[in-house]
Amino acid sequence: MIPPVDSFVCVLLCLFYGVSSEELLSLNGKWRLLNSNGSVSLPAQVPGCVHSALQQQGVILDPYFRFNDASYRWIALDNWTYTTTFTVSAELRVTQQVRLVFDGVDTVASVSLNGIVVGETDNMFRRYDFSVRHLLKDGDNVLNVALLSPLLYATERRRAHSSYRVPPECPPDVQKGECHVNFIRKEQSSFSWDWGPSFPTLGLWKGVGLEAFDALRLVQVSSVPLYNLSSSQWTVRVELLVDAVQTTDGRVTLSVPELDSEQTFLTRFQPGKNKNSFTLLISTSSRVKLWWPSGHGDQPSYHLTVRGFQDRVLVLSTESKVYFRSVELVQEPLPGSPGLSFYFRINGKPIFLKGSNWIPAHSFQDRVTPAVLRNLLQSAVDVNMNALRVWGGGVYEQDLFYDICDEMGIMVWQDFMFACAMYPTEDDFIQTVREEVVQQVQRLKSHPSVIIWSGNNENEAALATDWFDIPSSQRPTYVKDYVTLYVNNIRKIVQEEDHSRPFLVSSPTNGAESEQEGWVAANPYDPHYGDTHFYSYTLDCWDWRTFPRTRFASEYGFQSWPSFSTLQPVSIPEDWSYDSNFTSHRQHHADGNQQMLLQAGLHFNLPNSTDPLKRFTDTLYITQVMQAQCVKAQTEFYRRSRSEIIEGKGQTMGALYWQLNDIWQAPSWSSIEFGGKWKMLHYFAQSFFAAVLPVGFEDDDTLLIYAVSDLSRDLKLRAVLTVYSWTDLDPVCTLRSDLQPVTGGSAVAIYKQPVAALLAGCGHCTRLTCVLTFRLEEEGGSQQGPTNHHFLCSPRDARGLQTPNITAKVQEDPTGFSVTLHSASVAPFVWLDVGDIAGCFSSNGFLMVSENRTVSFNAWRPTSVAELSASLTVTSLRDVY
Ligand code: BMA
Repeated sequence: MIPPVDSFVCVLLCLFYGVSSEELLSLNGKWRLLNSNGSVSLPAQVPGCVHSALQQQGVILDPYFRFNDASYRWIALDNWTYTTTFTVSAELRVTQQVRLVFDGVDTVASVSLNGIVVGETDNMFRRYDFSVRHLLKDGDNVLNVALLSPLLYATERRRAHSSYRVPPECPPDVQKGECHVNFIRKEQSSFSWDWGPSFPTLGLWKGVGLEAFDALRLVQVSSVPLYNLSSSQWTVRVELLVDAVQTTDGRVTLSVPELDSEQTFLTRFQPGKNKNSFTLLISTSSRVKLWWPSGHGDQPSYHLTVRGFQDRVLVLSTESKVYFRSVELVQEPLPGSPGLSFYFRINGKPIFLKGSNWIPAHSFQDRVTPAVLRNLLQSAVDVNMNALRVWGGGVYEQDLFYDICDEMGIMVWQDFMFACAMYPTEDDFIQTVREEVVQQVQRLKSHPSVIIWSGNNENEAALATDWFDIPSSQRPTYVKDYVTLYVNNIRKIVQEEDHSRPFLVSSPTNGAESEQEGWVAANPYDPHYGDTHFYSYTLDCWDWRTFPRTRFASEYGFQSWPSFSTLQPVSIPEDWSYDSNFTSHRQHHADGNQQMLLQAGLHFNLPNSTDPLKRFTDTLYITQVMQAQCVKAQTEFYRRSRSEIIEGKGQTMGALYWQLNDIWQAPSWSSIEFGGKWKMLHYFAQSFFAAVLPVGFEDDDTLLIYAVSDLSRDLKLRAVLTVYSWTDLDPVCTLRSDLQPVTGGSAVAIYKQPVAALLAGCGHCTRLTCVLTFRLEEEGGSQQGPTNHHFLCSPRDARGLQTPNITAKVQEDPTGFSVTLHSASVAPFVWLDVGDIAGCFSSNGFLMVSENRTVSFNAWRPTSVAELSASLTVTSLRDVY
């Protein structure tokens, strides 16, 4: 990684100056950018991309505004050249070796220095370096990076691959995207996706610099702790990727001072780039404090120092963090059931993965700032998530992403960047992928947060269930390509590079069973094995019977629209209706807008205000209500299925809904809008991912309540049910079950009663007139987990639902802002919205069953009572009918 400095920096050991030195010259900063015919010429920031440069110079407007994705298609059809001029010191020129290093080039480029081509690039996920000492001169040096249009390159590669097609050739029309993205090693969603625009970027998306050295330079260091169960012994495998000028014998000292562990190794650095590996024995293994996923313990780290000596002279020195944890993916026969288990054991403890799927946070990666990353990841842990899957159609995230996940205890399921497609296997494609995989595994394997590698997104399923109408006679060709790429290359490299974590070839997959079936299972969605992805937009999401009782749900979800305050800056008044051109342009999933209304219409009255703007904003609201309720139902089903096996299915140990974040302002499956605002679903996640959770559902008109616990300790809990009439804030009746043991890490049925009997014992309630809330209590009455609720009928059919006339008062005290609501009646899905004032409420979208309720507002930027009061709107279900 090139540090962001603009002058020479002696990074190594100026004390030993003259014996061994290494200098970095950052070439980040202002470059010039030119299109192919010279008609566009402008300054451009590096790291950055062409679109960002054009916008910064006012050549284009906000690419996210209205239909600009279509208007700016020309940008990626052109070729662009980045140029910079720099001088180098005499000292740098006399060093033994000078490398020109690119941390990331997007994507296909020819690099030349002082008019001489020094190398080519074809993969945005690789770091490149070129030897340039012989080309440097006194005075100005001119560096050019000539980027080819990614669209023309992909099309050309497709043409060259004439023997058979590699589908899908193009995305569906509704995505308004570009073709043949699978022929270029670039963010696959940058040619459009079902939640994202087509912005095929070009640029120098990571740092550029010169690295000059006399003896050696450290390219990459990794440290991977390994635990030996039989000897209870921790070791740390440290690998140094060293670029040496000549064969050099030396010594390397590794130490973890806090654990009194230090060892010195004799080694030989070979010329060129080579890996030197060492294993440090932790002498005080019993003292090691383990890294735990969020909610299961802390995330302590230790310092690892690495020093390399050559003839007593320090030639390299680096320090990094090391975290100790073990991970196993358990796939074992289940007594009396077909199939295999599928769950993660961290430090020997089975852990239920709760979270979501991560997509690129912006089309232009140069705009994914540390603040954006931190805010999104904080929002994930704030709602009790402990895991995210970095989905294979985006990018391997920047180092900071994984650093934050390490610190916060977020487990990362890391896909390799292949998604929803077949891929070519020409030699040069395989070679560039091999280098990509080696580099990414070396870069990321020190992170305890990364708990699994997975070869691709949905490509096993695409092949198995024939998404692309491949004639059966040709199938063997595609299966062969699949095995070549993911098994014989990627899997093999990962297994050589990383012994510390599991590898799956795809997601979803049947895991060990897929392997048995030649890597492409007949049905990779089989709930008896591995993980599943499941989407149904037409079936009633309130009916848990429609969900697969899977071992592990790595994708499932429903779309919703973002809030008006998120759409407003990229639209104009004529766009603000559910059937405007804008509304359909932003929807990239076929029939998506209709599906949302159909699903919402199963249980809610659809907005029908005569005021067009109110009707639009009410519709946005109802899609969020629908999404929150659907994903809640499905997630609660998975969580309550952790301890049960029914007809061979169950023991679910993961629920990662699709998707956490958004790439732009559009309808999608996300729970967080572009810009960071939480949708109703995200607030719901805080409850449905709580460590202790009551789950209520009906089976044949019998109400069951499960207590789900992710705690390590055992509890004794009872269910407390409160029944309310829609017309009255005073409860109609309260029921209590007996106390029951709930062991740590289990889901237990603790209440069971036919709904008719329940209602008969409770005033004049019927399914249509009443609603119930329930919570879990310990013996002395203390509540464990959130209060949940169960609708006895669709709110559409509820009798007596009143307009609650909610009033709100914003206040500020030393702890922050709060909003106190006053309601005249029971109000479902009460939604507080403060427009574009960034922040989150302590609770939102709730069922209000009391006259007063106070929630706090955590402001992410300075604001005031006056500003909040002026922006605040409160909506509940009855308001949109
Ligand atoms: C899944 C993902 C994505 C997609 C999502 C919603 O299958 O892997 O490809 O965005 O579905 O359709």
